[in-house]
Amino acid sequence: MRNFGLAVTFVIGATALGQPVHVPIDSSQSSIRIELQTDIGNDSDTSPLGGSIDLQLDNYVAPGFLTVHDFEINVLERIDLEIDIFLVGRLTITGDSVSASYATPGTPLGPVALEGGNFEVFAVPALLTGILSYEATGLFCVFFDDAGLPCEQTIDLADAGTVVLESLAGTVVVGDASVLVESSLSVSQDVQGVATVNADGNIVGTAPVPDCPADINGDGIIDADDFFGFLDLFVADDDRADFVDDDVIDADDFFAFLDAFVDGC
Ligand SMILES: [Ca+2]
Ligand SMILES: [Ca+2]
Repeated sequence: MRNFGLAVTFVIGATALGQPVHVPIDSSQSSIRIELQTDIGNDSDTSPLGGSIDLQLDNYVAPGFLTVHDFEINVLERIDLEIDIFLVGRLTITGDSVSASYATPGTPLGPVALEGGNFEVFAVPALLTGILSYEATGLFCVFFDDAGLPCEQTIDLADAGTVVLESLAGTVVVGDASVLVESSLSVSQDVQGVATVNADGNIVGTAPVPDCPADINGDGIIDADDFFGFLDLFVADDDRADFVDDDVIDADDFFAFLDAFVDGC
């Protein structure tokens, strides 16, 4: 029973968070719509979104807190916007390989409280990449000139360095075996009084609930409740204590559980 005493010491010292979960963004359900508005015309384009979000819940049965560890959101298709008005002028804007990723992976964002499954983390440092370019002719060029901007420009978004997103918000739903994350974003940017660019996007991703064999009560964390829960099952000769799955509940199962318990989630 030497291991028993060792395990109890471990239990008292550690009440772990649940395991982080890597949630791939489902590009068939995730998209962004970008709209260009000017006084003399509008255009819009859409693209699917891809990437992933790494998050961690305090437990996977009734989560109360969420921590974001990493994210990467990719605009999968080129964005093409064009307002072409015969004799007046033409404005084209393109965005190529645009993405946003967490600028400081390894530094947790949160934990923040989940209220009705909703979360919001503020002041999110992000790195943008991709190439944004525009070209204005005719009256559009006059507008840009008046605003002190060149009529043609190519901007490498990475040159901006780290930008701070106001917030990252969404909803998390934990089902029987999966974690569902939904997030929407809405940004409106004025371009020197010449144009307004509106972006509206939504992101959906699912991932399996982290596997955790020693999590006897299924709350996503390993703690004393699991240890004593296993002991109860073991003493009661319950099938669920058959860790070495041979239909016999014996010392092998006890030590297999201890190994899984020490390994954690
Ligand atoms: Ca547990
Ligand atoms: Ca067994």
